[in-house]
Amino acid sequence: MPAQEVTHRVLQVGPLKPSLNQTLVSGYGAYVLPDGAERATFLAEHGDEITVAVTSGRTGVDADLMSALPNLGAVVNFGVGYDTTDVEEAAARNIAVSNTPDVLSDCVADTAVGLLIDVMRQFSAADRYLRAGRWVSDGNYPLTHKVSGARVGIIGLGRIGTAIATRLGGFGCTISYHNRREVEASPYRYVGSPAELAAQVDVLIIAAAGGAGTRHLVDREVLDALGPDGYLVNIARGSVVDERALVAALADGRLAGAGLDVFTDEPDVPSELLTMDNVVLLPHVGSGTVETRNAMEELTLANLDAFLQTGKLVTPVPIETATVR
Ligand code: 8YV
Repeated sequence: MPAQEVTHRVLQVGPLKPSLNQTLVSGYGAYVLPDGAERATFLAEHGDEITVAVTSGRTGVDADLMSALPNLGAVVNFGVGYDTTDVEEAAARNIAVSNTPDVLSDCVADTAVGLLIDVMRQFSAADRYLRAGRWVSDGNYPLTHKVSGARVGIIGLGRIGTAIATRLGGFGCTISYHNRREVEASPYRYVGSPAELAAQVDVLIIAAAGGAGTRHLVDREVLDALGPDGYLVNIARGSVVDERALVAALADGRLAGAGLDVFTDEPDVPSELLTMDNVVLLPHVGSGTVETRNAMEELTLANLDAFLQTGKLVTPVPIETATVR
């Protein structure tokens, strides 16, 4: 008997880039998962038709949704981070998961370097100073700190961490790193724990994946090891840092400053941070350029097409979870 042909049905889970949403709906006949009270009715009616979910790192597919989609074969994720999708449950249910690695590494690394320069040189704060007329009324802006030659520690020497290290090599920075395991043949110095790394550097940059395995990896102990002259930059996931401990360290002057593109409860940002001039805050824009988001969209569609045609994904995520990006 010939193998039974699978009839695919695509479901969009959560908001996506408008052009991707349009392509999914008009080109693939995708359903869009409704919110609120309509969701349960939709799932009862259509849940068993769905074979592929397309989502983003901001929404993901959790275990409850997987159980409402009994024929789901793949979760295609727009974004490199997939911590909002329950990958262990997916593996148990034989659901493949893909992400969009590599294509965004340059822009996210650029963002890390931008935040590092901004927080150490206080460009955003100096811009506010000028606009408020304080150059005229109060005189020259106070001196800041030198970026070139700084000692930088990177938590997570994956694709993005490595792209950050390469850029900072051009600034003459000394790079050391902490990773789940030492990276073979890396030119950078491996340090065995986040706290030890923090104690040895001027700036700690977080480039590790989010998820249960890295939750609060940067806690009060690590922040205190970084100390009152140290800076923190986070372009990874808010969950990697104990945000309450970070706010307290900044408020008490136990940390020199922070450059943050990610937060625990996005889009909410702790109100204490909004008034601190030694903190640079970005609304999770690390990969947010026209070029990179287009490349992410293309890779998302390449994964979707491959799954629909062959049952395989182009860039499946490793089964092992909480890896470094
Ligand atoms: C995106 C990101 O903003 O790729 C990631 O993991 O955090 C960003 O590139 C986000 O995933 C888009 O949903």
